[in-house]
Amino acid sequence: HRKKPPFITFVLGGPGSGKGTQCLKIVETFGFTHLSAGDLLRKEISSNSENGAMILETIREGNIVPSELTVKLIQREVESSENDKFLIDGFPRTEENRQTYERVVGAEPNIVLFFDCPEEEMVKRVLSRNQGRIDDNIDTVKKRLEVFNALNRPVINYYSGKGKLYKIPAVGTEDEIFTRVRKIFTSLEV
Ligand code: UP5
Ligand code: MG
Repeated sequence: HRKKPPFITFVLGGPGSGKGTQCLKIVETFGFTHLSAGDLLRKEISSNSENGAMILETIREGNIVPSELTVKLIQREVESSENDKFLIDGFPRTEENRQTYERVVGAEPNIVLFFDCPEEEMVKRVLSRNQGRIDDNIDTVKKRLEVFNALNRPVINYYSGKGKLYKIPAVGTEDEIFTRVRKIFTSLEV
C-alpha cells in the first residue's frame, strides 16, 4: 500500500493546445509520470479490448467516452506505478468525468493546468500534425472544439473557483511556454 496519496495534476486545454508536448517536458524536469487519457483510450483500441470498437467510434466523432471506462484506465495506471506524482493529460473533459473521478478515486487533483490557446492556432497545429490520428481532420477538429467549449470549459471554471487552476498562455515556442510551466512547479516545490 501507498504511504501517502499521490500528487495529481490534471492537464487541460483544447485539441492541439500543446498538453502532450508540455507534459513530456514536465516529465523530464520534474519526474512526473505522464498519463494521457487519449493515449490510454487509443491503446484500448489497438489492443482489441472489448470496448475498442466503441472507443474508436467515439473518438472518430469527437465525443466523450463513458466516464467509468476512462477513470478505470487512469486508476489502473496510478495504482500500478511506483511514482507518487502524475500528470493526467486531457481528463476530465466534462463535469460528469470530474464527478466520476472524484467519487471513484475519492480525491480531488492537487492542481490543474489549463493551456489557453486561440482556436485558429489549435486548428493549425492539429491539421499539420500528420501522425495518422483518426480525429485529426477538419470535421472532427470542429466537433472537438465544440465539445471542448461546451463541456470542458465548465470543468475549468470549477477548478478556477476552487483556486486550483493555473492558466498558461499557450502561444509561443515550446520552450517559451515551458518557461511559464516551469515557474509553476518550481514555486510549488513538487
Ligand atoms: N505543437 C505543440 N506545441 C507547439 C507550439 N508551442 N508551437 C507550435 N506547435 C506546437 O500538440 C499538437 C501539435 O502541435 C503537435 O504536432 C505539436 O508538435 C504541435 P500536442 O502537444 O499534441 O497537443 P495536445 O493538446 O496534446 O493535443 P491533442 O490533439 O492530443 O488534444 P485532444 O485533447 O484533442 O486529444 P486527446 O488525445 O486528449 O483526446 C482525443 C479524444 O479522445 C477526444 O476527442 C475524445 O474523443 C477522447 N477522450 C475521451 O473521450 N475522454 C478522455 O478523458 C480523453 C479523451
Ligand atoms: Mg495530446
